[in-house]
Amino acid sequence: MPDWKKLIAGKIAIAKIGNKPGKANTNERVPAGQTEVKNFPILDLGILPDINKSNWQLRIYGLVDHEITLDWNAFQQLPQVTDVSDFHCVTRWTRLDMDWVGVKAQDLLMMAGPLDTAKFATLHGYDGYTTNLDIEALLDDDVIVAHSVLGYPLTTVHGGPVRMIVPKRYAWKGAKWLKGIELHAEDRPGFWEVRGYHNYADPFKEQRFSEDDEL
Ligand SMILES: Nc1nc2c(c(=O)[nH]1)N[C@H]1C(S)=C(S)[C@@H](COP(=O)(O)O)O[C@H]1N2
Ligand SMILES: [Mo]
Repeated sequence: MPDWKKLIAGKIAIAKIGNKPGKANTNERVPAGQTEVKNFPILDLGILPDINKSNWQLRIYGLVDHEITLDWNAFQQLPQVTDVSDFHCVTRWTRLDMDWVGVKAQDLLMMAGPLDTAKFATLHGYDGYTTNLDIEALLDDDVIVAHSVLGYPLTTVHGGPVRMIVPKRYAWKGAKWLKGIELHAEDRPGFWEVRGYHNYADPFKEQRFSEDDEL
């Protein structure tokens, strides 16, 4: 197990370096305070779950008309799309033009039939990670439950077999090793959100920490 206190304090410290409205970037696709990278760093809690295509399942549950559980084969049979988007990590790196392949989150939600009372979601990872989103964010056209990027199946360290991608929010809103999408009436802050990360997390508004709202 990782040393949680140290890991969390370290990550927050890194993300806070120069925690003030950043300088404008020359490339308008790179948000203020971010630097473009060409590599693909790995950021997570340090727990690699033992999940692969044969034991992976995705459950959509909570305030839905009918709960669904998909295995790898069922997931592959759903309509597949490619969505090219930019990836912004709160620790200040941005990678442009990531060509995620997978199933639109909106298609999955529609299969389960969200109830009118469903306003928020928790994304659950197999490592125990959680993150929260409002349901509108999840229904956005560019939100992908992804199995491949840059021409290859997702590696385990990047969340394979399947992870979530929410391009309009900082990358922590995209749960790796996606296990479940749970819908609720009320907002339930996730792993980083209860530790001070911003609830909404728009990179173009530099919503890194909830305290940024007061800056
Ligand atoms: N299940 C899970 N998903 C996660 C995390 C995690 O620890 N566990 N870390 C988040 C954070 S903080 C970031 S920045 C991105 C990093 O994705 P990457 O490692 O593919 O770059 O994954 C997000 N999704
Ligand atoms: Mo992150």
